[in-house]
Amino acid sequence: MSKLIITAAVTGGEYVSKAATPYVPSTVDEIVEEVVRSVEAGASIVHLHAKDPETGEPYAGDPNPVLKEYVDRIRERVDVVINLTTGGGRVGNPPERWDELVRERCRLGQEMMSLNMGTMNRWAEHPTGGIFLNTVDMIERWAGYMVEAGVKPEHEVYDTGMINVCRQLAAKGIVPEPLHVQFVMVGRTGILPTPRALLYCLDQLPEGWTWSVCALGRHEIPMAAVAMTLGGHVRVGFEDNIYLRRGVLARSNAELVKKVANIARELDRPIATPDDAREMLGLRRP
Ligand code: KMH
Ligand code: ZN
Repeated sequence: MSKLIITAAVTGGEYVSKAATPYVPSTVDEIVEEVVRSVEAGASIVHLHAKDPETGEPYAGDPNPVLKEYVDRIRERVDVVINLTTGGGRVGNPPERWDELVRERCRLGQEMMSLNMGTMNRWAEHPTGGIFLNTVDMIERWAGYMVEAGVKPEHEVYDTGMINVCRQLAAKGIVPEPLHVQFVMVGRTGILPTPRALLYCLDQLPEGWTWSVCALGRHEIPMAAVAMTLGGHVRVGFEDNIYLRRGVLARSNAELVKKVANIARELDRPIATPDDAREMLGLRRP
């Protein structure tokens, strides 16, 4: 089996603030230290959102300078593949600005970006309302910006039909194959976090594409174990889950990374370094 790529989504994304857990990093220093700890625990990719340094809420303004500072400060401290959000960064910015913000964000020095593969109902309360808007036009344009900038999209698939949208991006030649897909098993308004649902998704995936699983809340670690067993990659971290076990808050993202790294070792699945991940996903070097 291939080496295991562990992504740590360390910032809590747009749903996890200091009100949810005091351990979520929110200042630049805290985020950089959390990245370093997660890499030491086995993460080869970090996924980042811009945060309000006081509250840990999504940064309400232009997120790009904030993300640029994260990228530069992380590069000074540790070697890791950096994956920036595109689904986030909308709070405080009118929809007419999203396109320009994403276009600029493709050139902050990262290797990867998330690309959300369809419009859906949000699975939790969000300051921009109940609809997570990602039209096919937006997806195709934003994929084009990423490819043009030499950034690899990570295709976030929340429902089975979104796999077809990935196939269309490949068929139209907008994104070169093999694509890298992440099954975001949010339950509620999207795919249920079950082994059976994952097997169905894998049946739809073209040969040779790489894939990862990110499941929310208490499903994070069990579904990571299923993905690892099936040869996929995993994402863990405060963006998706804040508990180490039932009723026990993780004190750092690194504790969650360590937990999946331990499972991987028991399964004899070697853990990818950042350079391994670059090679396996066809990423440029920063
Ligand atoms: N928050 C995750 C469920 C993005 O940042 O663009 C999905 C995500 C998407 O990470
Ligand atoms: Zn995210």
